[in-house]
Amino acid sequence: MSTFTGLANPWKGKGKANGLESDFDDLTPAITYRHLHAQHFGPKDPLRAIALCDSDAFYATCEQVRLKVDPAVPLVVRQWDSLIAVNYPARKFGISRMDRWDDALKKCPELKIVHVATYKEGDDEPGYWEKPDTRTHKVSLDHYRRESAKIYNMFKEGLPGTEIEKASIDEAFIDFTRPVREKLLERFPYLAKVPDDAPDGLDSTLPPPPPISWDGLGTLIPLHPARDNDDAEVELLEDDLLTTWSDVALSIAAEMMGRVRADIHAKLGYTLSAGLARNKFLAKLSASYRKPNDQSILRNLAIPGYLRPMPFQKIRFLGGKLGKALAEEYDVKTVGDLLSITLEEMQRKFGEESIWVYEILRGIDRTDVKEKSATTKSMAASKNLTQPVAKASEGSHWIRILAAELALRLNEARDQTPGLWPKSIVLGLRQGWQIYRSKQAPFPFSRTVTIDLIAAAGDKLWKELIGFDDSRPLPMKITHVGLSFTGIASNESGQQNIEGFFKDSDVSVKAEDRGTKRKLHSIVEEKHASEEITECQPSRSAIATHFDCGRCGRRIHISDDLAGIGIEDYIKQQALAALRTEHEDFHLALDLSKLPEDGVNAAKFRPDPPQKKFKKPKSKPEPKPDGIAKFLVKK
Ligand code: TTP
Ligand code: CA
Ligand code: CA
Repeated sequence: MSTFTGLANPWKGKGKANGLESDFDDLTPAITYRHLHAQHFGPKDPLRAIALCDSDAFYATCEQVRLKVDPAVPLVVRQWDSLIAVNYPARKFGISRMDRWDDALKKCPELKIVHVATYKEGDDEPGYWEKPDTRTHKVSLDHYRRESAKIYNMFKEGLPGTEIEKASIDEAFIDFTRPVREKLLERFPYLAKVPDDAPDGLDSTLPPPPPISWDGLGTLIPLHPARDNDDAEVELLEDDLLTTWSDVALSIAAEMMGRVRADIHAKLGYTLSAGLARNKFLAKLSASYRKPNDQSILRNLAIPGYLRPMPFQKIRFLGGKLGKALAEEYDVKTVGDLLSITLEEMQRKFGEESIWVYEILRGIDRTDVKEKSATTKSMAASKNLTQPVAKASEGSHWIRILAAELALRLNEARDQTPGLWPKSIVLGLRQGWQIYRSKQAPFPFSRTVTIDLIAAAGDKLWKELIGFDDSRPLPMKITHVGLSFTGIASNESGQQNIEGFFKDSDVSVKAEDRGTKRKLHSIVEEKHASEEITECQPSRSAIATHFDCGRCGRRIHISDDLAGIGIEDYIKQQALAALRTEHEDFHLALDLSKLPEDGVNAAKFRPDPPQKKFKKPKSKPEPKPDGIAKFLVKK
């Protein structure tokens, strides 16, 4: 295959001088007719164009739109004494989410403060109350969820051919690769056919691309961030010379992204910020380059300049234990500092799978943009209690409030997909983060979803877990109550299938009653619950945080650090993908060890066969789990 790209990679030349040439060696891959005409676009596709689009000051804007307030008015959303969203005009007064509402008011006396809607017992719907009380009310995010769905639907309608993955309540990844490819061929028809004199047929590289006019497409993240303005013209000139087809792909994606952002603003009143780059990780990082209401484009050649100076602990999943360990181990701060650590070194210290971190630091991320299934499989309503439950009989109060939320959500979901029904209802009670008890029961089908029905089922579970006898001490200090539906499925063809529907759920319940299966199930429920907890949690999607290996039957979990609240789904996906790869490697290594000499040789590039991580200790205990696994795997 020809590797001629028609362009010099400026980082290659410069890299030689400072020894960095191998850090970013995939920025100008050869792009061939074969790439352009591929029917399936994998994560290695050099013409990939991915965006992350995030709503600006989301909850605050939801309230501004709902109340028809002038968008220039400083506005915050309050939850009890804290702020959960601050719009951009309010940020000008130095107000942030860290402020208490009364401190914020001191900074800006004309601040509009909206308390988030709450449910109170006896009400079917949440409302905006004068003085909601955390002891009797429960926060409702239903309005934000509905607005989020409207935005998502506009993405779906406005961006045919794209793949869209909701990443949290106010953001989504969009894979533009397919429609961009179509546009490329439409605009540059000469690319449709491999020229007769092309040296390598389909594997010939494409001719040099035309210059791109970036006007109106957003903010370009500069190739050389450190340069001052005098160099701007030089840079522009250089930009043209360095343009690649991958940049053209990004520019087309930026057109589409810009159009749908403008449509959403015009129709729904929300401004959004987007980042466009070759993968999800870089798209997400770029989305916050310029906010609000802008989109930033990270061309491949701008990746080193953007990543190197970045403090790596600012990168979401390197912000926790792993980032700290890296910082301490190497006494480093920026991504650039970490680039001098070789893959071998990193793998020796943090295990095979740290290739994931190694690649991320170099702007490589192979995760797919994956649409989630249309209907959520579970719904959870929960309440953190500032004052723990004092008496067993208080249970009904909270269960009723949670039941109202579940009833509303299930009814809303049924408007979209009639016949939706959960197989089970689960009550989960928590004491701090350590102790968790849950109980589940099948949830019999009923044509209508009422609060009474749900509350009765919840009360029954409470009775089994805690009882209603106020004269006896509570078996645990309850600081959190959660009620959820799981196994939500649709009985699409309507009433005639109800019987079959019942049969299914009976079978599965029976199976779960049997010993180990039941145990397994309660682990799953626990994971669901721990993923879907607090009221200020932006995402409620139940993304997998474990996988079951089809070969050895082991269940592998990502760490609680990553599985928990506030960690975005795609990060969980990345961690899970890393674990899966590692686990598959482990089987591969085992398989190879059973092969004759040749096969073993093929595996010898792995300096540290991972099987020891999974072997049971024999006589003497294993040293601590080495490697990154201890940061990723739940123990
Ligand atoms: P973010 O997208 O993190 O923030 P934002 O939309 O308010 O502001 P920005 O313009 O900087 O993106 O979160 C989306 C919504 O999720 C936010 O409006 C409120 C909610 N949220 C919480 O309730 N608690 C939190 O700690 C965070 C981070 C967000
Ligand atoms: Ca946002
Ligand atoms: Ca967000």
